[in-house]
Amino acid sequence: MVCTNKSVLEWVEEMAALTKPDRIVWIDGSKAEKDRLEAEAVSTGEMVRLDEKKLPGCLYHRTALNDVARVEHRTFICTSKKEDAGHTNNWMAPADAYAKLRPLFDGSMKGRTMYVIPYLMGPAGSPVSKVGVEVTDSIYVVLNMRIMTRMGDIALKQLGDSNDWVRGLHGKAQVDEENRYIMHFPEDNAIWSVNSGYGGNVLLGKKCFSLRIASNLAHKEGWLAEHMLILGIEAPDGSVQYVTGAFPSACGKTNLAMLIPPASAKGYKVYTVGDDIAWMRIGEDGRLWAINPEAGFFGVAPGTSMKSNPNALLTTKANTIFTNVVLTEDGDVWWEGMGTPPPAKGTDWKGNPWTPGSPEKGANPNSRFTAPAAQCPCISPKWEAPEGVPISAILFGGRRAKTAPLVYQSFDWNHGVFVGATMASETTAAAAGNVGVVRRDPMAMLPFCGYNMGDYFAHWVAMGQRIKNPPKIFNVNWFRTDENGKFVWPGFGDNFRVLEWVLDRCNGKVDAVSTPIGYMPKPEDIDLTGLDGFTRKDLEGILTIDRDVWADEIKGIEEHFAKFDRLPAEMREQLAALKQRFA
Ligand code: OXD
Ligand code: MN
Repeated sequence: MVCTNKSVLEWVEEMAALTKPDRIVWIDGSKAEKDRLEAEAVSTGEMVRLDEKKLPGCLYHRTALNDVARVEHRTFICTSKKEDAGHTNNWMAPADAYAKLRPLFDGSMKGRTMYVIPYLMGPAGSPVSKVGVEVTDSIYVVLNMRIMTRMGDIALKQLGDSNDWVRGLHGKAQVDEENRYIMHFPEDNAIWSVNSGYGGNVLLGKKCFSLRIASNLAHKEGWLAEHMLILGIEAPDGSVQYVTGAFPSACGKTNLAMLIPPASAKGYKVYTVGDDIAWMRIGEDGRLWAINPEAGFFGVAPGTSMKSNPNALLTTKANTIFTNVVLTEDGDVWWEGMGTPPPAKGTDWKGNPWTPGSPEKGANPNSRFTAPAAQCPCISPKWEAPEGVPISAILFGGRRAKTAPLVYQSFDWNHGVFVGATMASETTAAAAGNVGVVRRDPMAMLPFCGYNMGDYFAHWVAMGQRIKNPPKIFNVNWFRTDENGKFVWPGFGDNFRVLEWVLDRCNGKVDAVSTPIGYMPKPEDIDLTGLDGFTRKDLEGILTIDRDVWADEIKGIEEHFAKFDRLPAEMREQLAALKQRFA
């Protein structure tokens, strides 16, 4: 299909005049095109074809050593007014940002090909899906976008002659760390990303569009763009209820989205709709409906095993791109925590010879798989439903060793917004920087909210007033530790036991204990059948609230809130009420 959209044609011409590629290739999304690009990437060494028997259709790639994670300190929201970006974002005036990046892009594609990727976030034909166009000089980006989005003609068809699309310019340039920038221009519907080749910085449909730009659009248009998984729980009678959940990066979100219920939960099944992003709108029935805008999973490889997440591992058995893991001599891949013996010899993520005795890890802690969602054994039959799925519950959570109990329910919507707004967790390897430091990460959106976070909380409060049948909001914490620092709750598939209680609450089947922080389960209402070595007493231990710990927590929340210039009154009221309940 030849692009006839005038706004797209003009913009591509403008980008080409700036970057000066030798050739421009329009991506159509066809199989022939995929074969051609893969062959080219393999011939240049940019990608390695893996063993066709073990991993059919799979490719391997290494990023530059300096380029293995998102770079939050180099990610900017470029709005005319600084206050509109807010204190949680880096800000630059749009004119200054363009002036800074233009020289970096100028001529940067000389000797290279510029690929033009029209893509669709959301199911084809859905009124809530949105179109983007990314130009890039990276085949790796094209092949990843092919998995993560609906790409090519399908997107041009949905766009028609509309001017409503997100403009994404990506250039590897010299992969220079010192000049790496991920700039968002919400007022222009544009994203400019330069000097990186790492997924989170360069697959512009994902974090940049579907969260940072989309959260802006959602604020304006009255919906929610959230860093949330979406899962469906089918009961033995065949009815299905859907839950979304926000957890900071690499906190087990993909595992929860694909969990397998324990044997004791006979007749129950969990379906995955999405593992990272949810776009939610109010339906005609007054409920909140969610779609997954993505078409693939960009998951963290280390720790993914047949034990921790069989569905994810099985999803990656074909047509998958592996980045920064160990490459074995027989064209297979391996990573720490895969649950299989390491290869005797291989090549590590840096490209060096590696053996199990090597002092360094073979796979980068943030190494990834890019796999088609449709291949997931537990993909929901509704995952591409144009209208999305109706949401019964929203979960917030993070890693808290001592503070939050296993689960509690908010008293109401605004209290739920407060619970999300005060969420905290340890930092992980998904973002460059320190690992293991506790940070506040409201709704897991700290790195992804594309506007003033105070306005974002106010938007959540306003949405609550418009949703006639709102989901109930819960906080979960799988990471309470004992006196030896060991996790108490078994987690993984057993998290289903908590989901069961959550749905029981939504369906009015159980009552709960009212505590200063919210409604907590009566220990007997969490089904522990078949849980070896975990007793009712253990459960009671992680359903406690320590007053001293919470006194510190309240101080922490006060400090967190003090940084906001536009904190809605409702959040101050919630904090005051929390203090009151502890008094
Ligand atoms: C991710 C993240 O999903 O960092 O990659 O949140
Ligand atoms: Mn994420």
